[in-house]
Amino acid sequence: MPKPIFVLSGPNLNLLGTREPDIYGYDTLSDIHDRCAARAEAFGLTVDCRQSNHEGQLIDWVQEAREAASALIINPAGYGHTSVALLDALKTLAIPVVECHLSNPAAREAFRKTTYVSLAATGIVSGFGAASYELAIEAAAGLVGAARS
Ligand code: CA2
Repeated sequence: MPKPIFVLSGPNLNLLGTREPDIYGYDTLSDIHDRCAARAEAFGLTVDCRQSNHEGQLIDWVQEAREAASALIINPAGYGHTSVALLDALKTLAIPVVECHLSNPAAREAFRKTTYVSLAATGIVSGFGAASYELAIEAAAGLVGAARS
């Protein structure tokens, strides 16, 4: 059995579905995690989905992914725009890294145009709402060589 794809979500994403649905949609993070699991299953893969509001916790999980994951999907949320430490952790990974955003940060405020995490990403999916996560699963599956069943 291949190692799971880690799906990490950063600060405030636990509030999805409750506020700002015009930007982030109506799906809860739990809904999104279910959709990720279903999409991964179609490729014979599994996911390990986690969310934290804490930078250090996210970094600990990135370090865990070095040995425990086949690929890593990360929506770093606000930390993507601020955290050199998260970038440094991601740069230690030898597995594919897919950066994922619900919205398209490049089309929003100027301070969202710089995303440190992008410097360590194999690729980026943004702007498709909850479907960004599913597209990220498809991208990660392709990168690890999984075939759709
Ligand atoms: O579009 C994305 O996925 C973002 O990563 C979301 C971040 C934002 O800082 C990035 O620029 C783009 C913000 C996440 C906030 O999540 C909320 C969820 C529900 C209600 C309010 C905020």
